[in-house]
Amino acid sequence: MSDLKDVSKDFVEVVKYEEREFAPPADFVARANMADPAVYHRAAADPEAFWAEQAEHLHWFQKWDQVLDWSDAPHAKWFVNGKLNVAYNCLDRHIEAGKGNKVAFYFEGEPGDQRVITYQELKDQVCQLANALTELNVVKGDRVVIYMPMIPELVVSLLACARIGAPHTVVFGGFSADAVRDRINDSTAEIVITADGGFRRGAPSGLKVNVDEAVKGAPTIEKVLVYKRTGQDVDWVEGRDFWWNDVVDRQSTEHEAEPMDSEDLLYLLYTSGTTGKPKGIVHTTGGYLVGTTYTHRNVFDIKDDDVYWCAADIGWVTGHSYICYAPLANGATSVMYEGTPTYPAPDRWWDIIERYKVSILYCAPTAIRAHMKEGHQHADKHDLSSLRLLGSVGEPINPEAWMWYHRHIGQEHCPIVDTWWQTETGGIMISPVPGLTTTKPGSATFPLPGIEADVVDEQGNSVPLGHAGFLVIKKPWPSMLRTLYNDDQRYIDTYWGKFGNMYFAGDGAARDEDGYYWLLGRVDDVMNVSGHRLSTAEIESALVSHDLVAEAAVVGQPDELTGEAIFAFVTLKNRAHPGDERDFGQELRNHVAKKISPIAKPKRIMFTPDLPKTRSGKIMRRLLRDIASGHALGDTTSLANQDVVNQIQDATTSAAQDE
Ligand code: 7RM
Repeated sequence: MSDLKDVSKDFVEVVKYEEREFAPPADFVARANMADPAVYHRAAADPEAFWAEQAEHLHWFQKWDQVLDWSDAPHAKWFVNGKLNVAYNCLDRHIEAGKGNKVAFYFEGEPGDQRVITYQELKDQVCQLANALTELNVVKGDRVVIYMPMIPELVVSLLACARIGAPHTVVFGGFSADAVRDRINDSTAEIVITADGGFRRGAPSGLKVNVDEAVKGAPTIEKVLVYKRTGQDVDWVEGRDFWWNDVVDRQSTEHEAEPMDSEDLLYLLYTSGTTGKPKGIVHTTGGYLVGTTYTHRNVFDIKDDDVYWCAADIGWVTGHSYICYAPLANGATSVMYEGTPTYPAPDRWWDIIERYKVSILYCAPTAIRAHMKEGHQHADKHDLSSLRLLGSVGEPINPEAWMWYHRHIGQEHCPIVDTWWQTETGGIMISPVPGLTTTKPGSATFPLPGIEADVVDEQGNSVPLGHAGFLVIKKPWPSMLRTLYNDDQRYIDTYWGKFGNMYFAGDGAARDEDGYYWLLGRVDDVMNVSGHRLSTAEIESALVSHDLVAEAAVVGQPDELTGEAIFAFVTLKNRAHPGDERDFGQELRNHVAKKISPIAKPKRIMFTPDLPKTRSGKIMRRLLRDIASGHALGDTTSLANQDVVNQIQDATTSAAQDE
């Protein structure tokens, strides 16, 4: 982390032209769940009392006897000795309260198939799968890998695991066989839940085939449970593979939810860090559910009659927290959609909003920019008047996209909540409260009540308003990660090593003269491409694993559509004969897709005879980053090989002119 990115120049760029402000509409304020600004002060004055109050919204089999134990910092225990079950909170208690017939999900598959699933129906399916998993010898504490398309059975799988106390680890359906294998091996899971395939842009894409490939290098796996989604042909290993229909459908719909300790593991979710090895983020039970339900209730102002749609994928934390756990625990009605935003036509999303009368939409800036590129005429064709609130997540939303979202989708009357958070934070941390906060396009505004954040310099001192620095969180919060799976030292070093007693998020931020937070992107070697977190090191090691590649350096380059684009500088081995550069570039891209995922493919690859290095041999990524973004080069005095920089710079400029 010696190569932290300087974000201060970005800050000046963003805020200098942004003077618009949007106060919450009066009719929204009148009905808002959180409407008294005193809540900020009240939460800051006594955070533990505040979080205990939020915890009262859940059902506890046994109440906690201490809100927070921080004596072993940075290892937190929340709601100590409390007992609860997450699936019970998401299902049973609503049914017991007479809401069994309320719709939990309106599901729409990409081919257009629709299913309406009530809370009672969802609970029945979850209980059946819980019984099936028990029959397959899964017991409390066993890790379960889940690799599925965005279908209701994915939610059923998460909840069934939570019901029996078997931590899940979901692998995004767009990841490769190698990624599945690595996650199985790190979590030493014995079972994978998957499907034959899913639908993507009109065609079935295979999942089971990747699991077959992954399991060849994952000796702990004993069972594979397969849901039939597409009906495509699959290979079958007798005794290892089980069809969902054969095993789950015949089970009883009765199942007693396992009381879990507040600090029992709920799930692991792997995410990119600054090295090639993904980190297994550990989330536990009580605090996670308290934090996610609190934020969902107040940031989305959720009401009994809302139709809420989070258009993320459950493969990412946004889907875990805000498609599955929080909306269900809050008893909400959601839309769930399997496919691509613009399939079969650019108005697919707007059509869904009109038909289901969606009132709250939560999505990523990259999706907004993709729709913006298609044009607002597609939205104009539809009645979007059911919408009352819009959300954004995953990366900074540029003011232009914010304004487009506000005008063409929100029709100028919906507040926008730009929500900053991370896989590690479990839930939203910095965001407007829609009935309280005056928004500015491009700013996530303020830390939520109960969250204490700051922007600090290298020494950890708070920087004055109007300046940029590192974003930190100064007090523990209930949905925080507890550690990294099997790597507690890396947890301590990565998040607490830089400032000691403050959580270092890895993001740059600034506050303007009014104290508004402006997020400025990662300061470490993590990129954000279309809201997907990718580490430069992970892609570099995929590139270097190709026979002909000697060395690679990967940096992010600003991109209009995807936020950042992947730019790879590649040096080939001495006697390598790659043939045509264009063809070989394509071969390398496919190689990365196979190793990680198609989303990790470099947009641009530049072959260079050498990479800029310090005298001690470290690649100077900062320099490559500046070249790739067309910035003036900073200090180059520590360079050992000045020539190569000139060569690369010349090649980049002429390549840019060619495009
Ligand atoms: C929820 C999620 C986390 C990283 C984070 C930031 C960036 C997320 C925003 C944002 C600016 C936002 N989890 N990020 N939300 N940057 N404004 N509203 O995305 O673990 O996958 O990524 O995403 O850099 O550190 S994540």
